Amino acid sequence: MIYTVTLNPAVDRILFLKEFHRSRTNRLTRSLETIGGKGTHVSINLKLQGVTSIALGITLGENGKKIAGLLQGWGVEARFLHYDLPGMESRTNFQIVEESSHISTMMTGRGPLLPADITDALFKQLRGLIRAGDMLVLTGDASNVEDTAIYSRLTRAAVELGGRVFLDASGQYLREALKSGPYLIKPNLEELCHLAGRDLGTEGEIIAALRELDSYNIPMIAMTWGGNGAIVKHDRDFFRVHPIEVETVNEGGCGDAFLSAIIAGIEKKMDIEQMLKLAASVAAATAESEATVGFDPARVGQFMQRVVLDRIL
Ligand code: TA6
Repeated sequence: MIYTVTLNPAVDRILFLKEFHRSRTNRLTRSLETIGGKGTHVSINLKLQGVTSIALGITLGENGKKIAGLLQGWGVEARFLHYDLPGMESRTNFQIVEESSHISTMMTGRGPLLPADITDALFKQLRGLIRAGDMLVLTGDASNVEDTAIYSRLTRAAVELGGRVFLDASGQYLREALKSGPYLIKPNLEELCHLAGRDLGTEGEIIAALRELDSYNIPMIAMTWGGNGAIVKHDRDFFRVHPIEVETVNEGGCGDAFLSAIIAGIEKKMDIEQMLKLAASVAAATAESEATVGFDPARVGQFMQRVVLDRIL
């Protein structure tokens, strides 16, 4: 089974306007609300690719109930641990989408700090679920958990049970988890710069930084590079995934889409090149859609013919 974990899920409020101006009244052209939080997005994207997963995580208060309802609307099985505690509500994130340039800007809430007994309950749930061969997707903000080793501890627990962990984290949460045996990490350029401790601009510099992570023995590192596509290290091989040109409507959620397609590709026993082509195609289809999650599956088939992938020697 594939499990996704979202420690800090959200309601995403997406605000569309022509162009954003600071210190002015900005008139919205429209707005919409959707589910936010990277694990939930991976589960939804998997569902759209015909792959079953179970979404786990923590929801709080009325907003938490709304999140569970939104996920149900997508037909995803969810077993979130829900708590109604005074003053504790799952967060709301805001995204501004500028229609003139298609630039989107995300503003994320922190979410209430989770007490240790809540994270302990999640560990207990996971230990009861994970079996050898299962895939566990740990992704998204975890700053609502004080213990920066949370992803590291969850990874170790899953690996001990024979699970494979796909991790998309940042900052200290990512750094601490490197040693715990993840199968895949998916840093973006900013996160890779943070790990490397320096600025990285060129393909050569990025590859050098990826090689520096060799000692952690992580089989797959996918560095998503925004509008530049992605650079992926798979065992000893490097691939450059070129971006597909599309009419971008909302660039949010493309990284979650890319990750979901790698997992779908593994589940469907694709070879690495097919898997990366699928990842680029699902990410491109997501960029065409107006929300931070969701895409038209028919577009994926069309994009598969157009992806350019180079093996870097
Ligand atoms: O990748 C898009 C997205 O999942 C949004 O829906 C948004 O809520 C945000 O990312 C959450 O990211 P975070 O890193 O704060 O968990």
